Amino acid sequence: MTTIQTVAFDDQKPGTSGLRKKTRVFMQPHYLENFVQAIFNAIGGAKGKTFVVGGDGRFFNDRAVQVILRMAAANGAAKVIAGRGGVLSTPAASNLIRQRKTDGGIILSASHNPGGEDEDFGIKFNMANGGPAPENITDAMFREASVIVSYNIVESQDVDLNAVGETTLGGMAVEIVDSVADYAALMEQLFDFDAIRAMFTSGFTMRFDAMCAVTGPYATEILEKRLGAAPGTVTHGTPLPDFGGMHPDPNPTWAHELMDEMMGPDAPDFGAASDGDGDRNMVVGRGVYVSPSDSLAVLAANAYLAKGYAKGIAGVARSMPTSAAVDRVAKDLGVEAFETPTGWKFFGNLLDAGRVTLCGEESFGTGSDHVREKDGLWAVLLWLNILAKRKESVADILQAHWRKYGRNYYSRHDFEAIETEKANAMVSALRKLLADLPGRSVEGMTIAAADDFAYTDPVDQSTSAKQGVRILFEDGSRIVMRLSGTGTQGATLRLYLEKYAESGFDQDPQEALAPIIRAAHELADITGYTGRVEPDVIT
Ligand code: VG1
Ligand code: CO
Repeated sequence: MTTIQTVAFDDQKPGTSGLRKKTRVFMQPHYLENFVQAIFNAIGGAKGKTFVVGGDGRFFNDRAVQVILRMAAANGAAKVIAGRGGVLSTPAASNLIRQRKTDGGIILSASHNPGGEDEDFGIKFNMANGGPAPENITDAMFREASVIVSYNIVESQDVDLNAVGETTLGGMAVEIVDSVADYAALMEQLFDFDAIRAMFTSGFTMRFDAMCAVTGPYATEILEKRLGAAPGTVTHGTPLPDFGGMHPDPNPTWAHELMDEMMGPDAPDFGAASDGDGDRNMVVGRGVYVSPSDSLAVLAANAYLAKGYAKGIAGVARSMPTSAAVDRVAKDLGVEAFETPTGWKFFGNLLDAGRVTLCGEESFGTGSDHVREKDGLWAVLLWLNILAKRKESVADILQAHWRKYGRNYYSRHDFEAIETEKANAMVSALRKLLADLPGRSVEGMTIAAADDFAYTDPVDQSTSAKQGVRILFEDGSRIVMRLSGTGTQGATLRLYLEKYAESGFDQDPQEALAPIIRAAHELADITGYTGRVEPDVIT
């Protein structure tokens, strides 16, 4: 065991979901090591503890796992459980942390960001409940990383990450597991595999685009092997360190191959895609795209059809920018609905306290209390379960949902890689404007309220301020703006747009939202501050 002297980096501040930087930043001497030591320091040390380690398999994942194993050993950890090849999807890691009653886990991923030597890498810590570390812990990591002077590491040869079974490293036990089996077993407990298998046997067709990312092996095992979907149902199913050059963000822009097929003449009945680390999902029916906010609402309304949720759901939670569609379902079911800041870490307390069963975000994330992360394949399986029980098409289920609850037209516009100073100037100008906005009329709509979202956790009363600017109109329409906390280059402005309709469900969302889009540009002067006229990505 050696103690290495180091110098702190001043930029190791975790964002929405862990620390994300360019891969080359992580590869520079001491960068990863400093942050790993900061994690151990922030959680009161590693001595005697058991951790899970794994990542989405992107470039540098394998090297990082070896470093973490040697540092965990040097810091006195009792045991580390690692995914075979150093790979674990984020939901599978969350499951392993919980099932094996460990003290937490280190997950290596930059999720939906591209991978490769010149792309992105990331690291985050999940607590013993399987969920992302809450803000007080990520703040402590940043403080530790800012003052670090040394870290501990064992000098040793690499552990063979492909040899499933137990070994030791510097006195610490290392167990390599194949996590697909554990994860598939959990899914079998929640969903009616027999009903889904019968649907596939009777000719139901599906495409699952794993985008050369971590979900491939999980999807192939569950969909093709256990549920009997036709071979070839899973495409891009082999995980690659650079995701084959794909941008593993399951949205209509980046999953365009799937979108083209689903909108084409020979579309399968159902399509889905997931992201780099397997916690996101996009769901598409034949000829119809399901917005993530609608997906969450449909899942909440129909969850009782799956055996794992047959007793009903305790409540729902959504991130603030997510549409209010799920709130309407909660009201109808007579259960609580919570509105939290962006990022899965804010759902943990509500899930642990049993206040909510389902959670979701507009950014293609849905999940439940089965783990403490969003879970892409879980959402796909719940959809399949619902389709198998209702025996209707995705399009029919959506139409029926809107007829019952009305439709929350919704879209997110992303303006990427803006110069940070310009983005900050735009947001501060907007914040200054907020107090004067109520009563003002834009595009023929009157502003009812405007604020910067602040949240008090209902379970532990912790508070989080400045979580996104909201402009609410008298007719219930809404504009939300915030800057991304997962990017690695400049700033990304996320503009969220929403409008509720009680009838007329067949409009193009961009058309239905046109006045709100114009109002957002006028109020924030997006073009004036950033020079941008059009968004880079529309979801
Ligand atoms: C984005 C999404 C947010 C999500 C986060 C992590 O954050 O908007 O809803 O929780 O990514 O998802 P931001 O700060 O860039 O808006 V994942 O699948 O990248 O871990
Ligand atoms: Co992800």
